[in-house]
Formats: sequence, structure tokens, C-alpha cells
Amino acid sequence: MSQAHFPSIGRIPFEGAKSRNPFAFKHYNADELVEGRPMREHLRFSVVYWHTMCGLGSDMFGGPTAVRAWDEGKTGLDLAKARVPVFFEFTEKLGAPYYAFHDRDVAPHGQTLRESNQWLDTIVALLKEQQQRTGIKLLWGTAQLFAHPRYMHGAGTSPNADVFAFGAAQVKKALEVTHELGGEGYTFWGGREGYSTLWNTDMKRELDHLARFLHMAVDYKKEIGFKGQFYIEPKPKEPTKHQYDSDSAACLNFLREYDLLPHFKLNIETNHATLAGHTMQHELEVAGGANALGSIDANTGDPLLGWDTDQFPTDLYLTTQCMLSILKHGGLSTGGVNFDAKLRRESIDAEDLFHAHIGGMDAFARGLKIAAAIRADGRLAEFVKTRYASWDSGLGARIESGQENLRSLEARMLDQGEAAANLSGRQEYLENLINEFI
Ligand code: XUL
Ligand code: CO
Repeated sequence: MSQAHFPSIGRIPFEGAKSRNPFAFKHYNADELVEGRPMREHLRFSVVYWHTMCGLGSDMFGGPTAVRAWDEGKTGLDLAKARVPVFFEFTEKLGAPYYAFHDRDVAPHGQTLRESNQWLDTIVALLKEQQQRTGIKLLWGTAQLFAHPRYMHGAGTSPNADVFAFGAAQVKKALEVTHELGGEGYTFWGGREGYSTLWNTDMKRELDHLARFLHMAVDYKKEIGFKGQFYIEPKPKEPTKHQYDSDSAACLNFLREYDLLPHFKLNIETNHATLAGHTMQHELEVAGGANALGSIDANTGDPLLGWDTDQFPTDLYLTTQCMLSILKHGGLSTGGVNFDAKLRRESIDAEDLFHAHIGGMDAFARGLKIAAAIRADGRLAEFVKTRYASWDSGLGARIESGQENLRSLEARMLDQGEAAANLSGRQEYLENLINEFI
């Protein structure tokens, strides 16, 4: 194991709930079986390159604050090269099996597309070496189609056809390198695919273009034999005031409308769910119901800030809800628990990266164990099942199977005069029940 950049920190061990060592897991024990499967396989933790290596604390009111010895005195491609071994030393010490990146956070923008592609190739060779050295795998790759000024109006939805073409070229290359690195997926987050005002926007045309863009990617994926899963990542706003991929339901509708649904699943991010006015659990259930729950970007917002603050997840109710939905819908197969999360601007030390990820991994490990305990107990599932018992036989079963119609139902109710009495929803009882496990 490389010791060059975090010499005082070794491989993070599992020490159990009684440990007071901040550099140890209290709950994430990779080999421990939960519902007959190791935690490692349930959770498939992934570290993101962008926040971890490139996020230095800048916000709209001020510049970077983070102290990163390995960055000092370097710029451009030299800086990009220097960050690769640091990232892998970090991820390896954490014991996270996966990572994710955007093309332009591993390598810088060149003056031309050709130069950008060359620089990306240089870095991809280093990523590949590090993957081979450590066994860490690529969960998904993606193209950054939002930071460069050319994408000011979007990429796939730009009114400028040349910008669409540039974005398409960038995605082509990003798909190639993701394939080369053995990526298990590829994510499309519509960075600026939305609008700031409808006065200047032909919405229908932009949506048609976005669909064309994604169909081209589907075609190219087949052409190069890339077998990874495609994901769309819903987000309702920020930077635009309305993003077309606004939430799970909107994404599913868009994918269905344009015959893309067979090719995509959703990558659902907590802070995006809350920006959309939903809970993460809601978004996961909408996706799961459509058999499109693919992966999660594990983070959280701040209830008092209406921004995408991308904080590390530490709330056990949140992680329990996530894991209950994930287990219910069959677990993560190609996807993972990807920490699209960043340090607070005030957390300036490299060791804060460890505290943040260790905390997030432990919070998800606890969520997994709590969710499994709730499932083993069975009272919650039994309550929900009983609540719908009127659909299991007789009238409900006949409605579900299409044997009733408005006429037959009217005849029944005219005969009965009133519907059978309702039963209590027992919300407070269930909230107390959940608390027994947390
Ligand atoms: C932005 C966001 C992205 C995607 C990948 O809010 O979540 O980083 O996860 O482009
Ligand atoms: Co994300």
C-alpha cells in the first residue's frame, strides 16, 4: 500500500461500536454478512474524484480554503498527474471498492478537443495503472458538460447545434475511456440541460434534442461493445431554474416518451431529491416501482439551506430509509453508494476527507443493519400487507385483475349503500416501531 501522501494514516480497520478511534469503522465491516450477503456487496461504496481531489472549498462568496500539500506549485496536466496516486492511496486506505469521475476533473480542458482528448488519455493510463495496483474499480464515468463557458446554454439542449456536436464528441470519448477502464456504468447528469427563462426557450425542441443526444450514446455504446449500465441522474434546479431531469418521475416519463427506458436506470441523489421537494425515500420508491433503481449518490443537504450543499450523510433515518428501499427493490447490482459529497469549507485538512468518508460509510452500514433488522422483525411489512388486505381476495382482487367496471361497482355500492369502514393508518405506531431499531 502506498504511504506517500497520508503517512500517519493506515488502512482503516473495523474496530466495532465501542471503538473511540476516529480512524476506524465502528459499523462498516466489509465481510460481515447481512441477509446472507457481505456488507461490501450490499453497499458497493464509491469515492468521487471531483469533490475529493478538486473540491477545495470555493463557494460563490470566496475562493479555496483547503490545504492540499500534493497540489502545491502545480497546475494543468502536472497537477492532474499528481492527484491520481493521492486519490488511489486515499480510496485504498478507506477500503472503498469503487470510484467515479468526470472527464474534466481527472484531466484539464485543453485549448482544443484534440488536446483535451490527449490529456485525458495521459491520465486514463495512470488511472488504469492505479486500478490494477489496488483492485479499485470504476463504478461509473461521465462527461462534464457544464463547467466550460461553451455549455452556458446546455449541451444536448443547447440552441447552438455546434455546442451539441462538441458535447456529443466529449461523450463519445468519455464512453471510450469508461469502457477502457472497465467501468460498470456511465452517468448522464444534465448539468445545464434546462432553462433560465421560457421567453428564449423552445422547450419541445430542446427535449427532442436531448433524446437524440442520448440515443446517439445508446447507439455508440452498442457499437463499442460497452456493457455498463447507463444512468440518468435527476436534479430539479441549480444551476438552471428548471432542469429537464427534474425528479425520478420526470426522468421516467422522458425516457418512456422517447423510447429510452430500456437503456437507462436512475442514479438518485439525496440532495437533488430534497431540492425537488421530495424525500430520498420517495425518489427511490418511484424508481424502484419502475424497475429503474440503479445507483445512489449518497449525500445530504441542510434543512435550512435551499442549496445543493452535498454534505456527507450521517442521519441514520436517512440511511435506514435508503437501505430499506434498496433491499426491497432487490439491492444494488451495477450501482453503488457513491459519495457525491464534499467537505465543509471550514474543514480544511486532508484528514477531514477520512472523517467524512468513514462517517458516511458507517452511517450506511448502520442503515443497512437497521433495515435488515426491521425486515427480519417483519411487523412493518406485515402492517403494510394487512393494510391492503381488501385487495387480496374478493372485490379488490377482481378490480386488480380487470374483472370489474364502473357499472358493476356502482351496482355494488347502490346495493351496499356505503363503503366498509376504514382502518387506522397508525403512523405514530409505525414511527415508534422504527425507533425501536434506530
Ligand atoms: C451535480 C452532481 C454531479 C453528478 C455527475 O449536482 O450531482 O456531480 O453526480 O455529473
Ligand atoms: Co451527483
